[in-house]
Amino acid sequence: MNDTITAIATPFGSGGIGVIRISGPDAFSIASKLFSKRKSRFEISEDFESHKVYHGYIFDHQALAVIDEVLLIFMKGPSSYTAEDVIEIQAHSGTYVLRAVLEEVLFCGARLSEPGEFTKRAFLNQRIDLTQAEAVADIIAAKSANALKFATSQILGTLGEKIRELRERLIHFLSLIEVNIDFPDDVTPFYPSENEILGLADVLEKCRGFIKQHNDACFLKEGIRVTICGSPNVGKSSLMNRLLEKDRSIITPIPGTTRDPVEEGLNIDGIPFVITDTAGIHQTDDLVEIIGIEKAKSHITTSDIILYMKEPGTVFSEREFEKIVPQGKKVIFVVNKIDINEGNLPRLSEKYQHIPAVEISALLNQGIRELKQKILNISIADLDMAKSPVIPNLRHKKALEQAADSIEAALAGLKNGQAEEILAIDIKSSIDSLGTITGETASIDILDNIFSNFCIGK
Ligand SMILES: Nc1nc2c(ncn2[C@@H]2O[C@H](COP(=O)(O)OP(=O)(O)O)[C@@H](O)[C@H]2O)c(=O)[nH]1
Ligand SMILES: [Mg+2]
Repeated sequence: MNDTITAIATPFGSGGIGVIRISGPDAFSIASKLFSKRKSRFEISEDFESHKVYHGYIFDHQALAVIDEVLLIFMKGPSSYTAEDVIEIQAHSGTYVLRAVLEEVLFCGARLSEPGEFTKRAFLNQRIDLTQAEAVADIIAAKSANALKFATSQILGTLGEKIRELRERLIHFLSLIEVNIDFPDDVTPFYPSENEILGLADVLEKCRGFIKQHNDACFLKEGIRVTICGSPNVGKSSLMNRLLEKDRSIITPIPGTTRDPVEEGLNIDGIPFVITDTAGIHQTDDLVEIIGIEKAKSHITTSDIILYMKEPGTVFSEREFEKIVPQGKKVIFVVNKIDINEGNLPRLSEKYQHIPAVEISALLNQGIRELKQKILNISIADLDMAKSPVIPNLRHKKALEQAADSIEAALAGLKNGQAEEILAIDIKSSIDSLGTITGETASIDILDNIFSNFCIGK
């Protein structure tokens, strides 16, 4: 962290402006070797004030030619993104011009940054905790309004605060045990009060609550998986294309047209879905179709929601339904081709009356809005996102699970009169697990893994 890093912080390609970032102890001196307020000849300026914007020109390092007309911002640490001295040069955005400026910055002594290195420095300089650093990546990756909402709440440090609070309660509990270990002559064994045990159980409860929130909400980030299934030719591919509002799947009157599952993202009211169109399930000797049907079945198993399709002239059979749709799956019964309805639409049996049903015509684009609304309702029905905007990610969830396991072991140990030393180990391990979330105890591996997923310049 003693050197000065630089990178192009904006996407490659042509655009209005492109930003080059420099961070580190030499940021300011490097910039002053290149930046001149005068255009006609290079003139070093040293009277920069922090957090002001300066207009001027970037010269090549021999101070002979102007490379670009720019705005320059100097942010004195610690009031900057990395908490170090930071320079941002706003140049014109073109692949060539930005590279030319970058090369000059490198020539003057900066080093090209690694992915996520700016954010990593902000973390290592303790300006943000690890959950906030991760939120930066999540904000960039957000593909829906909800994903963005959760990421921005995380960047405010809400999750970090809650985890730190739990961790401090564990540290307090550990200190109660350790006082006893440290004075072994004192023969009184460790007896936490009823209240202290309840407190520990409460920390466990809170960890579990976070894990549940992750499980409930992870699909809001990755997309809720919806699989369209049914017999050949019911109009699965036609429905897929209607939902996506584009021709994604091939449609023909020939049964068995769709073989490989076709997958595509779809956003309904800010919630991301991944829709899969599958091969029609039926008895066949066609080898390729058989493989397609196997794939369809595996998609159905891993899917969050099934659209079970039927067409006029067929009947709903409980046996067939139960063979295709695993018990307990969220299902919507979709009757397609109502435009050729001759009063013979398939109906749900008595036993399955509770399943939401919708009648559509994929051909005439009828009932599609209603179906989308049903998909939305069924996906968010048992979610209570209003309670907490804080959603732990998969890494957090794993750490929370480890912490919960250790607390559980400690609680069991307390019941069985476990030796204090063992209790202390369990509590310590839960403290460490929670510490990996905010970064207090995160290993180099964890840090490298997190920051390597960032883009360069962030
Ligand atoms: N009349 C009518 N025909 C449809 C409708 N939806 C699909 N089809 C036709 O049914 C045939 C099979 O459609 P396709 O989407 O390929 O079915 P899949 O095998 O289930 O994927 C094609 O000829 C479609 O044009 C509909 O709503 N009404
Ligand atoms: Mg098809």
